[in-house]
Amino acid sequence: MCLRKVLWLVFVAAALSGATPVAAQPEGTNYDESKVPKYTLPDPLVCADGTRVTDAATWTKKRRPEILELFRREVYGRSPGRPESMKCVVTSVEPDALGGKAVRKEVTILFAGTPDGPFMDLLIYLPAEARRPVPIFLGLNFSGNHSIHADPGVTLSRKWMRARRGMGVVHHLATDESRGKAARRWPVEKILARGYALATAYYGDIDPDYDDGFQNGVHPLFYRPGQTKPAPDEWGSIGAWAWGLSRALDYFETDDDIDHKRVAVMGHSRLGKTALWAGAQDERFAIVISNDSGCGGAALSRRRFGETVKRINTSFPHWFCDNFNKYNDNENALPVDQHMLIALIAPRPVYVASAQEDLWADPRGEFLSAKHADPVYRLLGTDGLPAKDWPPVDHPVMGTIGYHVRSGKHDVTDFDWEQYLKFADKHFGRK
Ligand code: GTR
Repeated sequence: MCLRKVLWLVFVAAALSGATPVAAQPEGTNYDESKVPKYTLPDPLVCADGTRVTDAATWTKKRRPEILELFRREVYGRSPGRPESMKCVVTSVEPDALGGKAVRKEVTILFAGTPDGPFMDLLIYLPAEARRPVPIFLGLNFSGNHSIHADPGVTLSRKWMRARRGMGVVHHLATDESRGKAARRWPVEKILARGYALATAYYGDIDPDYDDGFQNGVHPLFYRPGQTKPAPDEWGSIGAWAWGLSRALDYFETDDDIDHKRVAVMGHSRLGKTALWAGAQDERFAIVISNDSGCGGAALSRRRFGETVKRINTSFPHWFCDNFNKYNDNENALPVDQHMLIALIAPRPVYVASAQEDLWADPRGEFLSAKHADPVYRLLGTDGLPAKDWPPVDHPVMGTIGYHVRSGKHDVTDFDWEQYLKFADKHFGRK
């Protein structure tokens, strides 16, 4: 494929995803495999003091905490825990939703325990027929809960929204036009028919996705007296979104309809980075799914293929912690790479999905992360990733690590969901 066509495809993919293609496609972006620099990855199984990890206990007690600390300090920033005053309020239950196929619940999570503080609205669909408690998929959405299905009973978000073409957003607010606009990416009926529940929340409820110096969203709730922004090793927006996913899980633990031991956390693109970071930190997530998460997600930073650390820190200065800027054009100095993020999820099942035309996200680099996490999965007694080489397009592989590169662009498709459902069936012991 000629370079112009590749650039055009990437441009279209970025435009459709709501990204800023002009800022995101700077000159000098490398899409040529032969120009990937030589690099040496840090070994997940060698401790900071040089000790080799040869047993599960050393991994769990020594090496895993070391790696987690490095990601906290240098990449995503440290996050607080659950606020003591947090309250969950069930605001509606519709036992006869989606033509009788679902029970629909809406739950407001008041992070500070009061309605005038920051809050997140959780939308939950439970399969009407299934035996309780039900396993559940959890994912943040880009455009409000009302966007994932045309169901008129879903509360319309009143929060700030990014202006995305064709989403019915006016002056950064959703309108009735916005209902169901993202339904293509959320096959609700299919998920329910397979016996799973689905929960989603709008990521902007946790932190609106623009750089405002962390004055809105949940960050100020945790400032020490006199603090006005996170310290260089404290959470950015990805850290906050991941924190929000853990707060949803806190709620699941209180809801008898939901099997909180069988929660699959899933996310696309920036929210795929978020799902990985949530799953890496919070071991209550039973399955972690990354859809086209790219740079700062599943893709290896050292490859500098497509989006780079410098580019992402420049386009989105609020996503990572300030310390991550040290690695702009300096990836080899990183004490970690993204295969170690996947290793933090071990031995829990993780699925990494790429798209063939999504070169900006470095599909091959996403596969290589999964592959280099495999030794940790094997050390912990699982079958790891059942592929040594990059699998052909549209040929998923599923061990405890799952992977596919599907044909097409940066997106979430029915093909992707079909694999996630299969993967969940396999690991949740369902036929
Ligand atoms: C792009 C960004 C990617 C990815 C994507 C998205 O602009 O460069 O890292 O996160 O946005 O989230 O859609």
